[in-house]
Amino acid sequence: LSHYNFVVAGGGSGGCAVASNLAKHGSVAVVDPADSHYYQPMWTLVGAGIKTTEQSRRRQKQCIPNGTTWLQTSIEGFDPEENSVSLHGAYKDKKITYDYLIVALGLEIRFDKVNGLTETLGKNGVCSNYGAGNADYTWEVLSAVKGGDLLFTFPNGPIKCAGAPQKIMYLADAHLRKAGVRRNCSLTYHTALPAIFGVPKYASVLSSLARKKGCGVETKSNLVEVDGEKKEAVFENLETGEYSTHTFDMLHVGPPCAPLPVYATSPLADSAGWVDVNKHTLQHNKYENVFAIGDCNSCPTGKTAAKVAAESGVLYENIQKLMKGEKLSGSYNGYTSCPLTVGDNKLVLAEFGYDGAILETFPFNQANPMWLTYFLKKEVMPPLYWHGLIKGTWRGPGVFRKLAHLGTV
Ligand code: FAD
Ligand code: UQ1
Repeated sequence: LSHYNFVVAGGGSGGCAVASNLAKHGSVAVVDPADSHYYQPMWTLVGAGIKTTEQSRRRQKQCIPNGTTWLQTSIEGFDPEENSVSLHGAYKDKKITYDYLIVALGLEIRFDKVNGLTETLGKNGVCSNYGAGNADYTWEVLSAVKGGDLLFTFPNGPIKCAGAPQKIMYLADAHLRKAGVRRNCSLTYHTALPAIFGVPKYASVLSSLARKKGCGVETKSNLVEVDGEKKEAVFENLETGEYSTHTFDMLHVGPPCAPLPVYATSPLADSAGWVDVNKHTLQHNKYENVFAIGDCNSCPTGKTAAKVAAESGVLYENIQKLMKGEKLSGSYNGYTSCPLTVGDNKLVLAEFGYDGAILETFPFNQANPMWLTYFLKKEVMPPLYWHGLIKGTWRGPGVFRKLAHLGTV
């Protein structure tokens, strides 16, 4: 039975960020079976033919922080009463124990929750930017469109990067204009939500942008079934309960997402299945030596890499306090960000926290589509991710926000 001071479950965005920092404080095991590590935010640009999947990928070997031990296998269970996790049966250690556990397992994409979708995804014009490699087919379909109906969907329930399902619509619109075929196409965004975006400030800008671009928006409209061969999608109106069938030439699916069973069925989960943490300290509500970061935790805010960056600083501060037996001082404000590509090399940079608090970094109104913020997304964020976020040194733009607003925001 091997023992580590810190076990980090998952070596994605959050796992690498936290493990990098903890390596200075004791033995760290990072458990993750994946060979590749992806910068997922790039997949929106991959779907629009602006970047490639290969540009979003690094070998996991290069990402796992120095000074930590990579256990390349999957976690199969948590026993927080015993301070142990169990590893995949074929692995040499069946179980490892820890002083502190950090859960950073991300979430699960559930294409199977839409009837018929799994069978037809990647064929028949049915695509999604979600999932490694999937965005290649989005671009394959989009670049071949000469006309017809393009549908973009947002699921009924949680999803990581809640902006991604509509970003690709604006990029598609821009591409079709450039290709000279936009007038032959109709574009419609079907969202299960009652509004185009969760934060009113950005929702009003996005609504008028969609209108200006001639993109339809159907709210409370939830994709429930796809027939790839017939090129038909069935939507349920969540208000009236009525079903309607729409034909499509391209269907981009924002998939339902869910907690992974490995933590959802463990003692770490809350009633919805997420790892049950205090939304400010990121410490588990029951097991004080357990923390969680990223998509897997119960913090009621948008699940993004930007959230991971902000959380990583708070988590690191608090775990050091806990080790010293001091009161946890780090407090996460729910910071998350959604860089919404709106076409024409411009971007709406939504940044907000708990209860819709606006937490914009720059001293100008980021709801205005701007070239500067698009440049940040396309050119600055990827190196910031690879050289800052997963190294544990980029802890979000909070410091810059405070400077730019002289401490008022
Ligand atoms: P992940 O980075 O997904 O890592 C989870 C890790 O856990 C993986 O490495 C996996 O292999 C591992 N794992 C899974 N199961 C097990 C197991 N049983 N045992 C061990 N390891 C396991 N965010 C932004 O900030 N801005 C954006 O513009 C943006 N756009 C996005 C666009 C798309 C299309 C997508 C899909 C995401 C986007 N995101 C964006 C979201 C962002 O990528 C995620 O929120 C972020 O990567 C979450 O980090 P994480 O560490 O929680 O999970
Ligand atoms: C961010 O910090 C981050 O993590 C690297 C992202 O993930 C890709 C983002 O999309 C955004 C917008 C931020 C926030 C950073 C700044 C400079 C506003």
